[in-house]
Amino acid sequence: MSAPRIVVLTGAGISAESGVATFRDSGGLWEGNRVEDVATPEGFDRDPDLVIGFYDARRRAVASARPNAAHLALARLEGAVGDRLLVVTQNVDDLHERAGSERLVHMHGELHSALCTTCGVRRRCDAELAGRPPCPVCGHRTLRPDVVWFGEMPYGLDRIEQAVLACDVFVSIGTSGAVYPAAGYVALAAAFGARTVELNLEPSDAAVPFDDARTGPATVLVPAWVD
Ligand code: BJW
Repeated sequence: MSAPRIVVLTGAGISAESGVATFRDSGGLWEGNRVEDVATPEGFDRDPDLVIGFYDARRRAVASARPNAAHLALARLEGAVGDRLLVVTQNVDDLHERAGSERLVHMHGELHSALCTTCGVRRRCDAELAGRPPCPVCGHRTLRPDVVWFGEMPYGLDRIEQAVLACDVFVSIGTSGAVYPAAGYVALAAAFGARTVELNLEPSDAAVPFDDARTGPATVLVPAWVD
């Protein structure tokens, strides 16, 4: 019998124990920053320096973080089931890939990528954007963080939706279920017959109940679920 097809959706909670701030928890990123100012295209147009500073600081925080036991467990799972697994992350950090995951979609973009607002090219960018480096393709100083803000289209939606419709097991890890379209995937997976599992510090705002909801820290719950 072949292994089940699994989609794992991750959110900020999986990186919390690596020391990376979440958004909506107490002390999270939305406590000290207004969403409209730092996570919308309009906010960027109003004050690009503020937004670039916000993302450069997060890039520095992630550089000193390390993948934790939950990221490592998902990489082990990929080693065991190969292309039967797709990890869909809402996170812009690179802790999944540093743990060894390769079948991975960053639906909300990546901190280590820049997007040129003039020519539209997306490129890996290890430099901070505060110095306004020119675009390597068109030469304009119009690079922005390659992340998906409210009102923008997330990345990889076709691939994600195909995988969600076809999966046997859908697992949501460390996400509040507050942001769409990611928050809608559990309902879609359930409607197409998947078993749904939630691994989260506390019950989320999920649109539909999970078949199996376990509460606790990701570094405990995820290895226990995988192994
Ligand atoms: C632990 C833990 C531990 C802690 N162990 N757990 C339908 C209905 C209503 C509105 C909309 C809708 N469709 C679209 C919208 C509008 C909007 C939206 O969702 N608004 C809501 C506020 C309602 N969505 C959009 O605009 C999206 N685009 C879009 O829809 O395009 C059009 C479209 C049309 C048709 C089809 C498809 C698309 C874009 C959303 C972009 C979100 N961007 C951000 C910023 C990205 C860059 C950055 O990182 O700065 O993405 S916002 C922010 O929220 C970030 C995150 O990825 C996202 C989700 O947050 P996450 O990961 O869930 O974190 P938290 O903090 O909320 O939760 C952490 C959880 O972990 C908690 O539950 C803790 O308990 C838990 N936890 N420690 C385990 N140790």
